[in-house]
Amino acid sequence: MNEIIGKFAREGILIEDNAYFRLREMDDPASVSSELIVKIKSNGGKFTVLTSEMLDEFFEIDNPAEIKARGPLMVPAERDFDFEVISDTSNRSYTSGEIGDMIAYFNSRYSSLKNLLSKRPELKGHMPIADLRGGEDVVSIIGMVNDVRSTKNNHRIIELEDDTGEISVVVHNENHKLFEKSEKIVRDEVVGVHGTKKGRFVVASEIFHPGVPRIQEKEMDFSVAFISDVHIGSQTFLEDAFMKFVKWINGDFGSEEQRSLAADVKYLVVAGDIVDGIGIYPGQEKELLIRDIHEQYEEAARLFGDIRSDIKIVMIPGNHDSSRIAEPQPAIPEEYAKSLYSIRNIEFLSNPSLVSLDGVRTLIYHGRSFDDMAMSVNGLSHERSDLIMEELLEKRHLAPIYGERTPLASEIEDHLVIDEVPHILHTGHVHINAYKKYKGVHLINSGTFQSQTEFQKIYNIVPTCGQVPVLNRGVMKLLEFS
Ligand code: D5M
Ligand code: FE
Ligand code: ZN
Repeated sequence: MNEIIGKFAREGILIEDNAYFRLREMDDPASVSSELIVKIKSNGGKFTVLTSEMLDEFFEIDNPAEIKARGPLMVPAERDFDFEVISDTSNRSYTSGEIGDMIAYFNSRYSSLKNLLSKRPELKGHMPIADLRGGEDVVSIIGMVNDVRSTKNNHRIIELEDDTGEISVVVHNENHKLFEKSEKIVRDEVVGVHGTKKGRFVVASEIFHPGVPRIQEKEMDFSVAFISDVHIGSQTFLEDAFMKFVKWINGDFGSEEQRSLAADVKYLVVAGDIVDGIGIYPGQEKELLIRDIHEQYEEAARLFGDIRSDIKIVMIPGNHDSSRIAEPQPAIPEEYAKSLYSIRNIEFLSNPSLVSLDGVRTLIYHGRSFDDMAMSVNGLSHERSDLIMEELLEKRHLAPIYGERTPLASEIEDHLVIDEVPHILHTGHVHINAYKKYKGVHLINSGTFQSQTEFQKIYNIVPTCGQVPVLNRGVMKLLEFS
């Protein structure tokens, strides 16, 4: 059982989802939990549920500034949008699919990530691999991972390459901390290494990722709702739940508190898999309710068209949508989705895209690469995409592994490099909600509106359906529609 939930359970206290998500993001959840338990017990309650409201109450007493910072919920009479597209690759796709492009692509990836790594003070004096002579006490290099494998004796070998040469880096398993770190290294990422040169090898003493600094959180005087993986057109699309969600966002559904939250929503971000598509996997026809891609988007237009027009909807494609499959995926093509395009408040962008929502930098990525990360790295799974997002932020790349399940276009420039650290990273694809605040960045996976498919049964993927994360002026809330 999860540590926080377990702590409360041992005291006979249940914990509501929203309260749990808020606790988990705090700096020191363990000690806050202990204080809360004492407080609940001192109120005489034998069996209690810890709700989000109780957390509000708790912090009002102990930290009135925090609650005040969130401000009152009011529906603004007229909305001013300060919406900006910082990076959209829809019209910047230059690949012709030639081998030369692939070399250019890897060069671009290497130089952008090397650039970020070179800024680390530890790697200031790094040297070209070809210049390593041996005899130096400590060497410092930056390279792309060509291969990573374990030896018979369970040490790890990382084959590193830069633009001058190649070298094998050894990580000894007696160096527990470093060995653990090396388990998360994947092919085609770019890392820095400190070590000593011994014959043909460099024995590593430290490994560096480009990394992320702790960022200053952005104040928000509005809320943002996040959804993904709607899968309209599939028999397993949960239309009733989706209609309830639309009613909620329009202010026609839910408790008083939920309705005022809806009124505060200014942006709705949709991170791909809007429709189920056709021919995505073998035998998909049997699970389709609508077997024509145009009609699927017609239906999407009908459903999204009901959302009140003073919300800006930002929409990117996923692997089920009708854009090209290779990432970066250009925006959903208008020719397939005419009616959807006639809805004035939808912005159609590429996957991935970086936007500014009234100053809040939001990086939106569908999440196809999570399949590769979950398969390649011990300890990463579809259930905890927040941990995958953490790893991708440190690697500063949305899809580091080339040539597995995630098709990547050989663009002249690598658009999946995370140049700028966002305030929010919003993803989908795994169909399982996740949330974590990491170094000040909100990592959000928005789950799905599709119940478990036959394919997901085989992989034992249990989706979280109709649960919508809403960032309420900086505080995460999870709403349920079923
Ligand atoms: O993905 C729905 C779910 O299925 C999501 O949890 C990822 C998983 N999935 C999809 N494709 C694969 C492959 N090729 N390997 C492993 N897991 C996968 P969706 O994009 O909605 O079909
Ligand atoms: Fe999906
Ligand atoms: Zn998907």
